[in-house]
Amino acid sequence: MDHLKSIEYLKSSYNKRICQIADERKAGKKLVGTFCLFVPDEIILAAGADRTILCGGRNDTVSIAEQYLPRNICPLVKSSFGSIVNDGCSGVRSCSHFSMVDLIVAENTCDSKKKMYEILASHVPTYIIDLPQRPDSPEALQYFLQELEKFKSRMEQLTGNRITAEQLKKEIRSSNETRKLFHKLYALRKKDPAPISGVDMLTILQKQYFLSPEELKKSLKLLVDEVENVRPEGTHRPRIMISGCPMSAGNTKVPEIIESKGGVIVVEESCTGTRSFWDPVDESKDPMLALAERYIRIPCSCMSPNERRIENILELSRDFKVDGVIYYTLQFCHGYNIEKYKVQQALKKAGIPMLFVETDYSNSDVEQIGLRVDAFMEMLS
Ligand code: BJ8
Repeated sequence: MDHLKSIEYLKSSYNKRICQIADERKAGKKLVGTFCLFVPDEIILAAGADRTILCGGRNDTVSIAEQYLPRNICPLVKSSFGSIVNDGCSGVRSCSHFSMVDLIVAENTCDSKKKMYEILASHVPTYIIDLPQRPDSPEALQYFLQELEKFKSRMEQLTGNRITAEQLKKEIRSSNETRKLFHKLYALRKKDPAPISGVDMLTILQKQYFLSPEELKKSLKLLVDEVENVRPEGTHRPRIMISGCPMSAGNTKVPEIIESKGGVIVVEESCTGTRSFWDPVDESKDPMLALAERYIRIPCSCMSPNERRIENILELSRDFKVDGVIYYTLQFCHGYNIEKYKVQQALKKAGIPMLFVETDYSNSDVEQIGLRVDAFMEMLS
């Protein structure tokens, strides 16, 4: 697969972005940290604040978190918490985006996150958006809308800026432009052979909530231009969909194994994937209502029932002509682990093979996963 210059640029964007955030904060701009797709960026940006993602994908901060949290919870929760409370060797919180946030905006989704946020609040100011978990009821939408209104007020209080409908509409338009660019990129991934690897794609998916919205759009445009001109050599390789838990920055283990064993990831049904950009916000409606309607529809496994996720998986499998699905979960993520059964049944009915991989952030299972993925690829070839 061709070497993509825009991906190399993205890989080296960390320090530049950290300096940008530090300069903004010196000038009085507030930085908000988030963990989850259910928190609408549009409201944060309309208040004149910046935002960054706090989800951890690194293994080295897990042991720090285990001084506070049980060992047997999801590594994403532990890694994120460990990164935030990390004191570093100098006794002060390390100089990274984790240490610069003025307010954490969290959300009530899975139990591990909910309870972790309660402890986190004694380290960093934390605001929680409550999330109704039966998304299709009319009461749920009204409740979520009220929660977003309260969140809007909290952002106004943080920044001292009033959030106008015009400002919200502007941010909605801008986010929809980003979503369209992602759609363009994903449309190119429908080609066979695929013009971009899943590992490269993960780089941009992981950076999407870390880069500034302008920088993200610029990078996506460059990437679309570059990928449009890629003329992939070689023949068909097994086309894989990854479906399940998100893969936060620092965690690329399973995609690397899949692509080293001859497969190519062509689509991700994940929060580091289609769930992050698939649906636009309706620009013709009242902006707060449109945001509530769009965000409550995210098919996270914390929602019940969550048939929309199964429908999406089947639709994406067809659209991207996948040969097989790798159902990826993090250890102790009960929602995605349990939902595997229904996904497996639906894929079986559709005649699409599935491999289940449950893992953590350590490298102890790399060899074992490699053997299983190898056998799966052989079966698909
Ligand atoms: S919208 S997937 S980003 S909650 S992996 S911490 S669910 S135990 S990250 Fe998520 Fe929002 Fe849902 Fe997406 Fe819990 Fe599972 Fe861990 Fe998870």
